Amino acid sequence: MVIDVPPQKRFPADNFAEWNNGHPLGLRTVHAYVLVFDMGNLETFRYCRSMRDQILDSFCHRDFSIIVVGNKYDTISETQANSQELKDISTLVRKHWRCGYVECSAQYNYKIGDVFRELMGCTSTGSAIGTDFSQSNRNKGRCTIL
Ligand SMILES: Nc1nc2c(ncn2[C@@H]2O[C@H](COP(=O)(O)OP(=O)(O)OP(=O)(O)O)[C@@H](O)[C@H]2O)c(=O)[nH]1
Ligand SMILES: [Mg+2]
Repeated sequence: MVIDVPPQKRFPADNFAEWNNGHPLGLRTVHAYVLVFDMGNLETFRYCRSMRDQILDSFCHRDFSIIVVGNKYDTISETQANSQELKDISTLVRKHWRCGYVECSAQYNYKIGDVFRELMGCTSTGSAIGTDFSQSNRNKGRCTIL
């Protein structure tokens, strides 16, 4: 089951915090966290960083995965896409955090399949991966079958 939750001010630090907030979302009993930021507003990556820190601080086990997703790829220019800031984010997430990292566009169904492949722990392969943005754009509105 995949659940989409509204922005959380804080990740529940323990089970008591989870069940005491009036609207328990089950945030502490998941297999994976997908932290999404807006590639057109890199400030939003801070939230992902903060959530990751809070998640890791709140568990003494590591029986879950964290995947970071840069969404709204369609809103950025080629220059922005190749910017040092984005490279730094990618390196931080992949090399230092050792987490999956995908840049996608939910609006254009661009690399959304990769997000789910990362979730399943699969290496990205297959035709959808090789498609560039313009080709993916033609598939707008279609559902990606995994
Ligand atoms: N251009 C572009 N816009 C997008 C993309 N994904 C989402 N949006 C737009 O961004 C806005 C916010 O999308 P939401 O899905 O509501 O984002 P959210 O972060 O889940 O927001 P809340 O659930 O309201 O907290 C909407 O206007 C979407 O159409 C994308 O890949 N590209
Ligand atoms: Mg939402």
